[in-house]
Amino acid sequence: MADNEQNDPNKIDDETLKTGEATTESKTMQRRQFVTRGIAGIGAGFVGAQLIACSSKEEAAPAAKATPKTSGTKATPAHAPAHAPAHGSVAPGQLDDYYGFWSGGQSGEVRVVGVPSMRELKRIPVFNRDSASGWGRDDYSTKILGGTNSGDTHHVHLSYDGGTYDGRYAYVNDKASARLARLRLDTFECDAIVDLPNAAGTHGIFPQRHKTGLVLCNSEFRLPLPNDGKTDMDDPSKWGAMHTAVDGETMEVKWQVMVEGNMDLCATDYTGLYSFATCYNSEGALNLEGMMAADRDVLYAFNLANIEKAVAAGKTTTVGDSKVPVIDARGENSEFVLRIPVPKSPHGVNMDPTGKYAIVSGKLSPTCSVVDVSKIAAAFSGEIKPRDCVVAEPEVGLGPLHTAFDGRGNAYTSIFIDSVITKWSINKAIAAHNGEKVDPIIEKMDVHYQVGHTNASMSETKDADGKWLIALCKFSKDRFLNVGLLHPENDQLIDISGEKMKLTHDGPTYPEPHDCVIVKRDILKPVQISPRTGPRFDMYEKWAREDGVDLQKDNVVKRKGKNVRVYMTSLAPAFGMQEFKVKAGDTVQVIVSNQDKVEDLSHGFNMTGHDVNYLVNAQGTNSMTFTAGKPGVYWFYCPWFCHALHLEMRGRMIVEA
Ligand code: K7E
Ligand code: CUA
Repeated sequence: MADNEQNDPNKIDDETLKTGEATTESKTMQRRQFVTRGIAGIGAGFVGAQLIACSSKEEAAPAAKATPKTSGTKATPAHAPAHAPAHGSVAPGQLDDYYGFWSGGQSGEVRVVGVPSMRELKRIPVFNRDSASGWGRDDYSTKILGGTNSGDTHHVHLSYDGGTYDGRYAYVNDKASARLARLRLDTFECDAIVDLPNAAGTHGIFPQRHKTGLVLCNSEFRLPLPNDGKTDMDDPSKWGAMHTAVDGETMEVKWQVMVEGNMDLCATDYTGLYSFATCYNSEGALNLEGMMAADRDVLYAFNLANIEKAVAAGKTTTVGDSKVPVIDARGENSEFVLRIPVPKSPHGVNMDPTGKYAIVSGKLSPTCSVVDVSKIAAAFSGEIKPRDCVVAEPEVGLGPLHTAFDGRGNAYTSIFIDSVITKWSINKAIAAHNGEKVDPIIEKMDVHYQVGHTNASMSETKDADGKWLIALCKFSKDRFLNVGLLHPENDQLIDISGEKMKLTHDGPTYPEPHDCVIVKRDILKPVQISPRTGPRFDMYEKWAREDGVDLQKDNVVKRKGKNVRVYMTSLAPAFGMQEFKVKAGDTVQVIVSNQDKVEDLSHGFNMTGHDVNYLVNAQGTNSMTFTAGKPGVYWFYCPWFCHALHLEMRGRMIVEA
């Protein structure tokens, strides 16, 4: 093979010709069930009425659909500001100031969006199968995905050091199959997926913030524990849910704490002492009426130090087949978990950047509960009541879901039913709670339409910088061209740097982002060439050692019985092998190593007629296992536009009888 550096002319071809064709073949789609039909008349009157208003009345009256919803309070008209960079003001060729990491919902992926341009830069397949990259289809990722074909990502959070992002990893949940995945942020690729035992509906997750430590994961669905078909099948009052701790470095499941209620969203404090989980079903009900029955549910506060002490001392049990240590903390408050009563079917819990307050958004209560973290120790020791940790409860609007922060003492809560973002002052809310005559509400801004999560630039760190806020709206209602049955959702970007919130961008988005984090760009240091480290490369290097092959140099066929490994290099515009022979029915692995060292000079491997397609990045190695089909000639080709002679980059598999 020629020296790699001789490929430099290819770079021109690469830039000229590359089509950027990578799109994700996303699969399962199901509309979010938040807008529950038939909810009217069941408890919580205003909620029932409002949900029906949005789900049926407006659909039945199309003329009214385009009318923006107004909240009735000081709503800010949406307009693009002259001074702040709006969409498009990040000029072609200019870079965004922030990376946004969006969960992809039912697509099972994570998306990377430039903020403030809102340009979608990448889709990172995680729990989904992706025919462009081969993720979920190649030999490494099929192993880590197991037999699961779908995922439902809600929450992406980055690893921390000292209260801010360290730029190393992102973690993301799979609600569908109770899994946690990690992405490495040097390569923007998934490098690990772990199954959480005894868990169902893994929803809220949050890493510890004082260092890269534990990642806490909430089970939203209660189960008989163990869920073995024998235990407590008919007695849901005994079911529970697991708060699971995964080691963010090793991705091992360290321990689980069992509680009686369900757990929805998750947060950690800034010191490593506590993790939190909202519970909307403290009733332990199995149906909607039951789950909405109580006027207060709880915020679980987990005492991580006490839990780790008990785990280290072996004061634990196990559940079912799992070897993971479990603490059963169902029932009463204990040294492990405290139940802080909050109204009513709460959803989000977010720590403010000072680390002083956890803000719990009330969902079926029009309030946010401000929990003073410094009081929790006294509540654990019994000096004060758990409820005394709540130091304010401002009314923010109907259907508060999530809260973000600007680092200047203000909170921004997404209000689903009112379709607004409410900006409020945490200190004023506390003052009002103490009887002072102050209005904590600063501004309500209409968003379009029915906002779920909101988040702000660096909001989940001590470095919240108050520049940009995103409203992830669940519906786009007439905002974009009609594309048939399933509409895009609407991500709205809001400039929060000034006195007033200013809408600067609407962006359609494929279902269904739930949450995102917005990260200063200089925190990340992505590589351009595959570093050839990590479990994927460990696997290939092991294979190559077994077969006495140099991955980077050799073009050779290794056969063991019916198992054939074809080691092949690629260097634009040719594979290292023009032709190889196998027998019909052989199990074939074509292991392609890309010798190119030019950034973004990706090749790939497509074996025609065999459902085989994968990506091989610069200096990367990839492969996929398939069964050689009927005798005949099969062309393989490079599917990524890599060179002026890219179409010629192909060869033949000869399948003999
Ligand atoms: Cu509110 Cu899954 Cu965070 Cu959806 S969750 S919005
Ligand atoms: Cu290599 Cu196209």
